[in-house]
Amino acid sequence: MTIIVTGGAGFIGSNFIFHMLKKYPDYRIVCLDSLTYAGNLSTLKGVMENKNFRFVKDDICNREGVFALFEEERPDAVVNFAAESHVDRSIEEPQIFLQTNILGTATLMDACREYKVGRYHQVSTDEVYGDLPLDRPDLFFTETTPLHTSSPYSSSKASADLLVLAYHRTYGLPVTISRCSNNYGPYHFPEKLIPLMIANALNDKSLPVYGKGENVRDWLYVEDHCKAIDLILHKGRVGEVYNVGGHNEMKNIDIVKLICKELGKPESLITYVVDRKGHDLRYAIDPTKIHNELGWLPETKFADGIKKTIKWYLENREWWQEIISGEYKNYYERMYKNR
Ligand code: NAD
Ligand code: TDX
Repeated sequence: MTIIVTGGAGFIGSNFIFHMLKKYPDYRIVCLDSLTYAGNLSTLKGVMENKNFRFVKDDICNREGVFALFEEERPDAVVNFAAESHVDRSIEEPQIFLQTNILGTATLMDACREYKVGRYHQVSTDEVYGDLPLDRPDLFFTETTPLHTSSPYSSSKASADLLVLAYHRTYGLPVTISRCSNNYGPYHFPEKLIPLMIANALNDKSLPVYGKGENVRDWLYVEDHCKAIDLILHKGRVGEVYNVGGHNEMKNIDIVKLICKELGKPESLITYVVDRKGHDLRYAIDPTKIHNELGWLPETKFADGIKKTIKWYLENREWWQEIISGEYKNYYERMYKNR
């Protein structure tokens, strides 16, 4: 079995590649990634020498390159992680989100049609459902919750999802979609809440909490997401959407305080800054479908996962220090100075 994994030099894609190469020693995994600011080849150094692994640097929007790769590899399946993934960047500069997240998805699916690929899996997000109110803890996103997006990022992901379902209905392309809640774990790019707070706290820098820090996210350890995608790929029903989440809702401020506590840093580092525009209040996934149909359950409890994650950032300082010492500095200035 040959699987093309796009966006595999990023956070979740790389963790998925590690999971697949370990679990299926006879599978061939081809990673297609254009190495944007969020892609990092050093993340993949542990698998570069693996004879079942190949890395290809290219853009999923490059039709010629994508078709040539499919011609050469004749993949059995494609798992698409490649995306612009940061909400704050999408608010600053939406265009590239439309390009990669929508047109890139269409290009990959066109290649799947041409080469009769057995499965196209789209890695989507719970953000396509918009948000839930903070005072209705009884409400959750199910697969039939209407799409109702808030940011250019989530709108681009929702557009891609609609396109994926349209390719299934119109062309019979064998697709599946997973919509997962917020992931955390190793190799998470330090622009996102948890790694940003860990890196800043370790450098005794202020911890910028948007608004009052009351917004709620439903956190899932990245390995549990990878296992869910693996299950959907092998056992999921074609044409179906599966929500993935671990019923682990937390307020941002509680996460930041927990990180301070784990690292022995004072809460006085916390600074409340101007809120994100259009900031979604609460995400909460109902994972009943994937549990009932495929037997998936999250295995890592947040209390253990966050400890493992912090330990990883302590033991892999060079990985994130190299990132935050480069172009990231300009991003941080732009995003947080005078906020
Ligand atoms: P990431 O930003 O860490 O990684 C994205 C990867 O895609 C990078 O390696 C980047 O180089 C690559 N890429 C970007 N544009 C490309 C292009 N045009 N061609 C080829 N490669 C390109 O993202 P992530 O957090 O690992 O998210 C992966 C996927 O999972 C995304 O589709 C995202 O929407 C989805 N998702 C993320 C989360 C989360 O909490 N991080 C939750 C649910 C869903
Ligand atoms: O500096 C910060 N301060 C802060 O208060 C940052 C970076 C974030 N936040 C808040 C905003 C959110 O309420 O923390 C929460 C989490 O923010 P992000 O890490 O940016 O994630 P989020 O916007 O929830 O989106 C993530 O989950 C869904 C991923 O980035 C998406 O790719 C995924 O689809």
